[in-house]
Amino acid sequence: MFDNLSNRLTSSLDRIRGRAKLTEDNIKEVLREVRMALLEADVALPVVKAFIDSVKERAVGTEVSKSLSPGQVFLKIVKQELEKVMGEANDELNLKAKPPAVILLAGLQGAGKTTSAAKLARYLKERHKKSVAVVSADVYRPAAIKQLQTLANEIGVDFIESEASQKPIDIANNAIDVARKSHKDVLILDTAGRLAIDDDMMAEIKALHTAIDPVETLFVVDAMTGQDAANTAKAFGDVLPLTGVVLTKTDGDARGGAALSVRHITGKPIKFLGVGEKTEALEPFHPDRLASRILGMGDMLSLIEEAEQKIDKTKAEKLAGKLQKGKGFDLEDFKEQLQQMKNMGGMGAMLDKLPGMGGQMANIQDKVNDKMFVQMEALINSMTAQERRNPDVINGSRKKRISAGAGLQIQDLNRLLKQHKQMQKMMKKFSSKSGMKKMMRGMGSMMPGGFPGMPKM
Ligand SMILES: Nc1nc2c(ncn2[C@@H]2O[C@H](COP(=O)(O)OP(=O)(O)O)[C@@H](O)[C@H]2O)c(=O)[nH]1
Ligand SMILES: [Mg+2]
Repeated sequence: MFDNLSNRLTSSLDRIRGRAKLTEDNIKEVLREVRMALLEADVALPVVKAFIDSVKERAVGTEVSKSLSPGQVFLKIVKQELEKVMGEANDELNLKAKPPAVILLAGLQGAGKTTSAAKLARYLKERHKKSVAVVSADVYRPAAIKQLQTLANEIGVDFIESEASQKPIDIANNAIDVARKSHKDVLILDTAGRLAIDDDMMAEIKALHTAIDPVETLFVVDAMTGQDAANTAKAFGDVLPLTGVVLTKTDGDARGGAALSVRHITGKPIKFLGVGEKTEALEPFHPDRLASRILGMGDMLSLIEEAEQKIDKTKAEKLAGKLQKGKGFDLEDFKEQLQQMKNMGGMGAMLDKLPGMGGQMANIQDKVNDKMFVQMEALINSMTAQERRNPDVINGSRKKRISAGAGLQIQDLNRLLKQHKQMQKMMKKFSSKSGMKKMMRGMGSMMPGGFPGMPKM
């Protein structure tokens, strides 16, 4: 996400990072480049102007001249201003209402409303332990109701029936009734979109809004439309009291213009990012973490939160217990670790959040692709239980058998064994006091040559 913007910004800021002294001249030069980078990322012009002005004001002022390392301070200013333009802190959903708390989703056709309805339902169910129901008021395309039903079944939340022949308001009122009677905490209402914001659509959604008075009215908008995303959200927000924005398809958006423009243009917070097609691909929007990611400083916090969510705690504790008893980290454990990483969306998703990865994604992805995991697993599967517990017994003839069994070469197996040894060493240190830092460093050392560009932590 935001790869282009991140590359452009880090390369212009790199030159100033090390400067011992900042002058009007070199600030001007780097600001011109930052401005270009933002415009290329399709950030709306008023946002670019406001951003550059405040960075300039702070940078040429006392803040920098008093500092020991002006380059670093400049970077910090850029980061803080990036955060500010995106809204400073995460804005959570407000669900404080008499249950069911109703969330109304609106947006253009294809923006991702139905998908986001399911994603939100899953998010609230899994992370906030809410009981959730969903309903579709998209009466123009019967397939749309079915689409939501399929997704609801998939994630195991209640789907409240509706018919294309009903009026959206009736659907909504009935759904609130059903949700209340079945003691749901939250009801998510999916609506119909249009190709463009027109009077019909606004009239319909306004009537719906008035009738049900939702606690959250979220505008769902496609990040790939760049600054237009901010403009449509504004047009919509001028008519309805929006409480926030869900920015979808950020996984396909290398530019980032929408994420940077929406807050400033609409005055409304982005609350969530859609980061993929699957129902799990939803992230709360954290301006501070995103700024850090854009500037190539990584997003360790999100990575840790994700790890907490997705790593199987009982397995992790079992492993920790085993290591504490002085037992080794064997290939069976190694396989387990590979599976856990796969659960976290594979290497690509994790690399995206590591510090210093911005510019280097393309070439690493070739090297550390998820195919590698599959191969590693195949090799371990091809071993006997004894070999997994005690890899030292793996001699030449065993190597031949194992690699042939996995349909791979002996050097693939040698690499796996070496990576396992490194991981084992790391696990020894890790077993005394657990810590994400150590673990991350360990995963780096697993990869051939470590993670290029990753700073020593
Ligand atoms: N890659 C990606 N695709 C998405 C995301 N959100 C939605 N989509 C896709 O966008 C298309 C339209 O989504 P849908 O929810 O039907 O849009 P709606 O018309 O607003 O209800 C579908 O193919 C979705 O899979 C996202 O965050 N990332
Ligand atoms: Mg839909």
